[in-house]
Amino acid sequence: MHFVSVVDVEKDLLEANKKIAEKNRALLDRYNVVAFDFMGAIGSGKTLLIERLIERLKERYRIGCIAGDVIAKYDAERFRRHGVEVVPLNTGKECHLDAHLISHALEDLNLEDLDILFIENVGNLICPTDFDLGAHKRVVVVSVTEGEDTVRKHPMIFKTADLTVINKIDIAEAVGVDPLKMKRDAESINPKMEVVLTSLKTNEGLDKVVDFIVRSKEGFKG
Ligand SMILES: Nc1nc2c(ncn2[C@@H]2O[C@H](COP(=O)(O)OP(=O)(O)OP(=O)(O)O)[C@@H](O)[C@H]2O)c(=O)[nH]1
Ligand SMILES: [Mg+2]
Repeated sequence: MHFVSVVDVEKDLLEANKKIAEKNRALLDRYNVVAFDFMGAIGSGKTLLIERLIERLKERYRIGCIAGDVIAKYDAERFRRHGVEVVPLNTGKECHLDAHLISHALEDLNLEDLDILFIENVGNLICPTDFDLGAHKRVVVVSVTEGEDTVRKHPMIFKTADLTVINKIDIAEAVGVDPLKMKRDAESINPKMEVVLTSLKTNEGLDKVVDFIVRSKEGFKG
């Protein structure tokens, strides 16, 4: 009995979240803004990847960021240094962003002045999975330092992703991990998803992520 009621509450919560997410997406669509939800493990390189993407794309597109953090504004400050519009979002004890929080952040952005919105979710591979934020594309960032088994141990987050980035390949050998094994695991969990190996120290693979963002944006326009 107790188990059933917990399940029902969770179902209601996710349905309510889904409705707000659809509203967020409709609002972004009205302004022709394409939004990307960057999820992934703590410290896997989400902020650095978004920074690199801003550097590569800011001449071509007007970019905004929402920086989700449990506390403080460290990541928001990193984005702000690149001269883009940033809204910091603190979740307190929550381990993920949700559509309601995003709806408020969207009120604080000048959507008519944006082409692309990057959302950095709270770092972990579990909680963000079920919470659609209203973004158009979902990106998962993991790195070799989480271990070779990390993808197959957390399959759910990859099932709804459009792109997985396997980062820090510059130190793969040092930590004894084969990034191609992680890539194969990701592809077998979700064959429709694109998988890219990157190093944000050498920028290897970054072109492919840039290309994914551009294709997503241009496909949306078309
Ligand atoms: N060697 C190496 N270090 C990297 C790479 N990418 C990121 N880092 C380092 O990893 C650390 C974490 O990077 P962040 O971009 O802050 O990671 P994050 O996923 O945003 O972290 P949280 O927001 O705390 O979850 C930093 O010290 C980065 O410089 C990479 O490709 N290679
Ligand atoms: Mg970060």
